[in-house]
Amino acid sequence: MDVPRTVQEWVDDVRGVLQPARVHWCDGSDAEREALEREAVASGVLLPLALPGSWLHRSHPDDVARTEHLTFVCSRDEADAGPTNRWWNPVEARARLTELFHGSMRGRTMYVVPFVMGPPGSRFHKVGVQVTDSVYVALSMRIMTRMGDVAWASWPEDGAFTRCLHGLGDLSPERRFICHFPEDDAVWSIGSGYGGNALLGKKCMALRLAGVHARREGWLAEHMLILGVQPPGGPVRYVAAAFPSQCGKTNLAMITPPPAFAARGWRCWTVGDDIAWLRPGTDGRLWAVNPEAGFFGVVPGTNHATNPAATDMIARETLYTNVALRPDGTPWWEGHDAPAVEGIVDWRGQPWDGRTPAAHPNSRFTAPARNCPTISPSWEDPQGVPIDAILFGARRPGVIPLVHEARDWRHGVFLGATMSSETTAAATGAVGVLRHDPMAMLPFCGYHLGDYLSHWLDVGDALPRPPRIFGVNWFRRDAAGRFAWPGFGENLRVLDWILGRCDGARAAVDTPLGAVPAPGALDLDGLTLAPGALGTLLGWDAAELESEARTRMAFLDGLGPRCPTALRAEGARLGAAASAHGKATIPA
Ligand code: SAT
Ligand code: MN
Repeated sequence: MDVPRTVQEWVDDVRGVLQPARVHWCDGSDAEREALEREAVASGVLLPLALPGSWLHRSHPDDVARTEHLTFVCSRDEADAGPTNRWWNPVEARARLTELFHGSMRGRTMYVVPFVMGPPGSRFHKVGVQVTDSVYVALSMRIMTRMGDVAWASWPEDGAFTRCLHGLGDLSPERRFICHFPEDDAVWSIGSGYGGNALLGKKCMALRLAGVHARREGWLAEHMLILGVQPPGGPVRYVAAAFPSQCGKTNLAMITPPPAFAARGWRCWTVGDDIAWLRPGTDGRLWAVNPEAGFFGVVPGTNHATNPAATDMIARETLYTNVALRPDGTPWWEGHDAPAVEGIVDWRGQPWDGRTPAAHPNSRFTAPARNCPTISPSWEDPQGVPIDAILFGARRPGVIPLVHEARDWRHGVFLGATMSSETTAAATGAVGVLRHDPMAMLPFCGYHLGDYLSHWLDVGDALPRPPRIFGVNWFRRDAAGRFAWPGFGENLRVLDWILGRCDGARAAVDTPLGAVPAPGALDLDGLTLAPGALGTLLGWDAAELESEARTRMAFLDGLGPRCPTALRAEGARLGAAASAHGKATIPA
């Protein structure tokens, strides 16, 4: 298959600026992978692990998470980036980054990485080409995307592809920039080798830029997992769920039914764990694909109790980043199945002191989706899978119940638009601070957030059979500060209620925020909760909700005139409903 002329010309152009010693066009073959792995070991970028086909990469200690303050939307008009993005004039951004890229690959290899996001040949798929001087990035792209010659074979008729320019630069945060050029369908990223900053098919292309295409074309590009839930003897039903980074998306995507459900024959199937592209189908429903081909998951806390599927998946053919190393050459992390042993080397490569984390809190695994034991037989279906319910989840110690249901699409868009969550180690900055993160897309929406929310309302208006929308919160704490809900596999009980609601078959009671399970409606068979836990999980307090409504309204107000008035109306309605209820709470 010939390389398209437009790609050849672009690669020639950037090569002139970058001045690499060598150019390697990736074909995606196994022989190439082996060669790149050998090269990476020889240069110290990868260490072989004592797990089949697995490697450890230690990043620069200043380069361990996404850097949102160095991430820019470079639209021509500043107003199009909106109040939640950092905007940079595209002419200035290009000039500054060209300066940094100039000669930055001297003496190094430039890898040309063609890739496909979405099932090749499906109406969902998009192609991109990433240029990079990081062999770790090239190998990661091989896991996370359909990489190599498959891209030329899937080249679209109109020739449109995303130009992804990546270089490690000097890895200094002072000279680190991740720039999106929505009008040119291009990403330029320099100074970081970390996942979301450097695997440009992922957040940069499949969310920020795809979102711009999606708005134009009438579909949605979302920070969502996709999960198939199969009740005993029934068909598989699909849910899509948006959670901020490090709030358990991968665990929910790979959920294992709790024993009482497993015994009755419940099955769950993983379609995707991070990104969903959702398109209206001819049947009036919303259909989803996972554009990725691998999982880039948080390692700490992964074990057979929290996520058995991932734990088995990452025992082979896995690229680990910033985990600790045991003397036997196997990886280790906080929350591993096995306790710590003598002689652990921490994520920086130093003897572990036992006081600081051995594995970085944002250490990651990169593993092919096909190795996931719960991978859905439909995960590469070119039609996608039909979505029954959309979940918006957040990490909230208080106020937000375990689950609540929106009255309709508009109310659901309000719930998603105004959700907030505690910050995590997935991005640099303080951890545990409550921030608004609409649809878990705050760092990933490539255009004006008000326009994005309007687009959500438009998509719903055009859907004869829209999914139902729910809010969930696995992180509610009791008065003593303990998690009131066990989470992980037990979350299937909540999914069961949600799917029951979609069928009109489960009881609910109204609260100002939305409908919560009526007493007895949540299947708690085989689960013992602490006394009073259900009250904590499903109860509500009028004063707290009034204050919640005010915070949500203030957030919408901050979006300015482009924020849809319909959402403000929902905020006002929440505030009024909370005060009308006086001090009432629902006894659970
Ligand atoms: O941004 S990454 O994809 O590297 C991880 C995340 O924060 O979701
Ligand atoms: Mn993510």
